[in-house]
Amino acid sequence: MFTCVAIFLAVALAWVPAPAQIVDLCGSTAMSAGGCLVTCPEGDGYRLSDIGATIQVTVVYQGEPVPNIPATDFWLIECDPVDELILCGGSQSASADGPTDAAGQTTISGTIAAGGCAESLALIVQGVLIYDPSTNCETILCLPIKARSPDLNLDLVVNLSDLALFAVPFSSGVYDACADFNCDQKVGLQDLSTFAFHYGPPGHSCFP
Ligand SMILES: [Ca+2]
Ligand SMILES: [Ca+2]
Repeated sequence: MFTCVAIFLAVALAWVPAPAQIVDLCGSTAMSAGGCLVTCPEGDGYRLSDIGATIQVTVVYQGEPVPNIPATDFWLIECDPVDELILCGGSQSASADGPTDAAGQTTISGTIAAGGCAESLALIVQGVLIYDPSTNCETILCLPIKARSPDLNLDLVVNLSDLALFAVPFSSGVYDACADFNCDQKVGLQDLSTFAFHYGPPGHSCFP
C-alpha cells in the first residue's frame, strides 16, 4: 500500500508543471547606443543593427541570470506615455535575436513592426517592464532609440491619411518630430523618400 502511495505521489509530483520563469523588474538591464529607427507595420523598416543600436539585454531573477527565455518573450514599447507606438500583433513585431544564454543575456538587433512615434523605448520581458537600476528603479529604463513610422495616424497601414499628415510639416515647414524619419530636426526630401517607399502602392501594413 505504502509503495502504491509513494508511486502515486512520485507520478503526481512529476506532473506538476514547472513554475513560470520570473524576471526581476529591477536588476535586469538593457543597453543600447541609441539612434533613429524607422519602423513600418510591414516590418521592413530599419533593423536596430543597421543604425548601430543593437540592444544588449541581461535578465536576472533574485540576482541570478535567467537562461532560456524565448526570443519572442521580449517586447519593446514607448517609454514615455505621451508617445504612442502601436505594434503589429504577433510575436514577430519586436523580438530578441535568440533565447537568453546561461548568463541571462541576449541581444535585440532586428526591426520593429509598428506605427506611431516614440522618443525612447522601454523593454518588456515576459510581461515585466524593466526599470532603471541607475535610479534605484524609481523610473522605467528608457533606451535612447527614437522610433519613427510612416504610419503617422497609428492605424497600422500607410495610406492617404498618413500622406495628408506628412504633407503638413513637409510643405509648411512647421516641424513635426514624428514626420522627421531621419531625426535631423527638419522634415525634408530624405523624409519624403522614406515615406514614399512605405506608401507604396500598395501601402505597407501589418502581415502583408
Ligand atoms: Ca496610417
Ligand atoms: Ca528629416
